Amino acid sequence: MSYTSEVLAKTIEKNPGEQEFHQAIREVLPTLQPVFDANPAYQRSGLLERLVEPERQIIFRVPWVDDKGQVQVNRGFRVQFNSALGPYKGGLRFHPSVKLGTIKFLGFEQIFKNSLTGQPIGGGKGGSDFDPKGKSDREVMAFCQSFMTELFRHIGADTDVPAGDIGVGGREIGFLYGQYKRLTGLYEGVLTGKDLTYGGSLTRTEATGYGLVYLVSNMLEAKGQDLNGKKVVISGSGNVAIYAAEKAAKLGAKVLTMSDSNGWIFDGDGIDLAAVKEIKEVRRGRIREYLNVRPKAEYHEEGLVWSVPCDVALPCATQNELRADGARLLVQNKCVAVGEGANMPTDIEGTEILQQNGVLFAPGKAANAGGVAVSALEMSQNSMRLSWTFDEVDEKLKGIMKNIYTQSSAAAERYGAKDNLVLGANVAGFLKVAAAMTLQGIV
Ligand code: NDP
Ligand code: 2IT
Repeated sequence: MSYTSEVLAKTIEKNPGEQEFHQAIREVLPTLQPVFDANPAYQRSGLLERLVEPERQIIFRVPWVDDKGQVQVNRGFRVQFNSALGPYKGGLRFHPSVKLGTIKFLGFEQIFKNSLTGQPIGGGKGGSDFDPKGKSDREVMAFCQSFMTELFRHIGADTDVPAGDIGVGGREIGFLYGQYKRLTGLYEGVLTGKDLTYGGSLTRTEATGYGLVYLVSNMLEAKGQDLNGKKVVISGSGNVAIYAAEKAAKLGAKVLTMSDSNGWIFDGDGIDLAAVKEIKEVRRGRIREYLNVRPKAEYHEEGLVWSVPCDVALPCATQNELRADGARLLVQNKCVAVGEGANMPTDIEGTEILQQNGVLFAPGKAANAGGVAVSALEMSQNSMRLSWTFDEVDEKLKGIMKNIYTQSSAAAERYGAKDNLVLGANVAGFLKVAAAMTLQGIV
């Protein structure tokens, strides 16, 4: 049995019930075997055993009072996975589906993603099974304050810097920041994704979606293509989906679909993004309300956005939203490229079907790294107590995405898997972490 298979089997056995974490390590570990074959010392130093075991996992009670005066209790998590490259860095997810295995999968992915950005950030992730949907602003504030009342003792600008993810946007970051400042007296860059009035960075809101489109453009360019005139299918209608749609349209593509957890819209004239922003960012409404603005568009609660013929597909909602059935539809309809805006949106079978049929495939850890990359730039600006312009940050983001593409495709080629960016991103992300862990001794 190979070293990676052995560690994979042991890790799954040791962490029962954590399906999403199992899936993440099943996808990554086998692709690293060629690196261990070339560096036997890594096995002696138990590098992989250390990598799959978080440095620290914090689980805590989050009690808060709802608008009816009833006490509610949620579970809070922060998994500080790996600090070889810098302070733990990664978002917080508030969604009823959040379990330890969810946060571990996201934290594990984050180690490699953060390494790929070239920025000095380690990997971590946190969150709660709290559902912000349908809650009043006061309820969200009460929850965030209680969440931070435990979390604050574990984080700091130089130790662990959380940010947003599903269900955590500017509003939640503001409430969390206010409570951190009140508890510690520190005005420091302990969270990213802050509003511009108190230390946020220009371009952070747009960064994940824009970065995704930059990376997909790099991938298409290498094959002599671009996004101009392409039909693009997007899932989700949150932060990542909206700014992916905005940049794709700016580069001449036509975005045909968006979705939320209730259903999806199809607009053959191209999605009216101002309408989506008004529904989702301003009113926190449902995507079906799009038909009030564009009555000729379609709304579906059944079926998949992947059934709409397209050139490029960008899954930007959540994990495992693109499986074998969706992948087969994309292949049948001659889709050219898939870029993962979400974390692990394509399952292992779906990914294999796409790759085996020659669809260019950009995995999340490369494709959606723009968000955390600009988070790291926000940390730099906070430390220097200055702020860069939108264009300055956007230019840095473009450079980082280009570098991620170049590193990942070069690693794929070097390890005999040309064009396999799944392997390339895993290997390129891993090499730097492995080198840093080795130099820092057995810790
Ligand atoms: P948001 O909360 O802003 O939006 C999430 C979107 O996905 C919403 O449209 C939501 O619909 C939909 N969605 C969430 N859960 C489900 C589900 N279980 N089934 C179907 N639809 C669902 O989150 P983000 O846009 O920030 O995050 C989207 C993805 O991108 C996540 O995988 C996240 O980890 C990843 N990501 C985010 C980054 C960031 O900077 N924000 C950076 C890198 C990756 P509804 O409103 O109905 O819940
Ligand atoms: O998955 C991700 O990379 C994020 N949710 C962003 C993390 C961050 O720290 O900006």
